[in-house]
Amino acid sequence: MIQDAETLGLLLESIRRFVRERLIPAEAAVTEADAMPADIVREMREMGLFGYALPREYGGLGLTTEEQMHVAFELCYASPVFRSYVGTNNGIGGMGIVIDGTPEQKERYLHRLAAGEIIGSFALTEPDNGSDAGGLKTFARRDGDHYVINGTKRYITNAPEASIFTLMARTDASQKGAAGVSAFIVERDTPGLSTAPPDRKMGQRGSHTSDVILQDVRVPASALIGGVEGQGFKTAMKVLDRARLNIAAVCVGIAQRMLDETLAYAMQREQFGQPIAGFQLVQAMLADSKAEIYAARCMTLDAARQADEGANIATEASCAKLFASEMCSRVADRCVQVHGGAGYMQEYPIERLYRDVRLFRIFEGTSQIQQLVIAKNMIRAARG
Ligand code: COS
Repeated sequence: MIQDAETLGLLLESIRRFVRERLIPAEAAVTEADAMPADIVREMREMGLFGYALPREYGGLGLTTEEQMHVAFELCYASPVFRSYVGTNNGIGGMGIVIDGTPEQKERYLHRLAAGEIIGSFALTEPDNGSDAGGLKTFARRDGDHYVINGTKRYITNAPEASIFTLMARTDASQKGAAGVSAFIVERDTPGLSTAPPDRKMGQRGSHTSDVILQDVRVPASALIGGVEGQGFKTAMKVLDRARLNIAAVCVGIAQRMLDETLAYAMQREQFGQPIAGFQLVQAMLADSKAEIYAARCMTLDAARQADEGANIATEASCAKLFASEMCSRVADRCVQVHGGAGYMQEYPIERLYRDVRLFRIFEGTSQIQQLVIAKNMIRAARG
């Protein structure tokens, strides 16, 4: 749903300009330094990008799901690390509070998340539990008016920068699966919480992940999201439904960038006496990429519209994430191929983007998990 086409158009135009004038020129330096420049963070704050998906009453831009997709298409025309920096506040680090938080929790955190004064992070994955999220072992023991949390979280995006964590922990030891899991908001400066040094990754330099270690971390009972035990897995899944759709939009944006870079290269690179764009085998790679990006874009917008109408889009979000992330890898591979030897060199952005986008088939649910979710939901629907 588009609330006001003119206002959205102005926002998208300002993001498009910001991406081309500020973000793309900064990509190489961000990769080199593995850090986000302070002036870019400040500008993203001023543009409201830390809270574009958060409700207006808490200082966010209050965009609908469909509008958020358009923002992601534009923003992710630059390296995905910029979106990643603002993405947790709008997505996995803030949405649990928006969807299931108590009024007090919303009041306490959402204003600051929307303003970009603090970074929110989402801590679900553990050393022994990735795809099997319901089997997580981090334990929160009730102690009077508090919980005492022990465990380790792994590969947590923006953990080194985060001020708060939406953190899933088991509160009922007798329940081995999803039913015993609760969600908490844990503040970074709580004694016993520490983060490990940032992980060394294949790509996405400038966006950081790390372990989060909890040793007898004492949080008040008011930190329990929604104030109800045993709902944390469902909160996490609801957050992931939205996050998966967001990743589909991210894939569309960056795939379009890779294809545009590649088309420009193919039109100026000459072999056998003519630009390689004139060769039909190159054209096939360009055309397949164009068609697949278009398909992913349509899927993403359709699922977003359904979400705005209040539908349960768990299946559609998984379909979009599955297709778009696989599409993005295929496009990246073809783009390297069209670049030939140059595609393997760091001189051209395609080498870096190829490594960056490999993550999309893995995080926020692997392609195989998306397949399981889709098939499980199909079977459930068929049973009625
Ligand atoms: N929205 C709301 N509730 C949901 C839900 C959703 N999208 N998906 C599942 N649930 C509910 C189920 O309805 C069920 O509730 P009841 O027991 O009351 O019926 C409960 O959650 C457990 O669901 P299920 O039995 O399907 O859970 P499983 O343990 O089988 O796990 C998968 C399902 C594998 C799909 C889940 O663990 C998963 O998504 N894993 C991947 C995790 C992931 O994406 N990690 C990425 C890192 S975080 S960035």
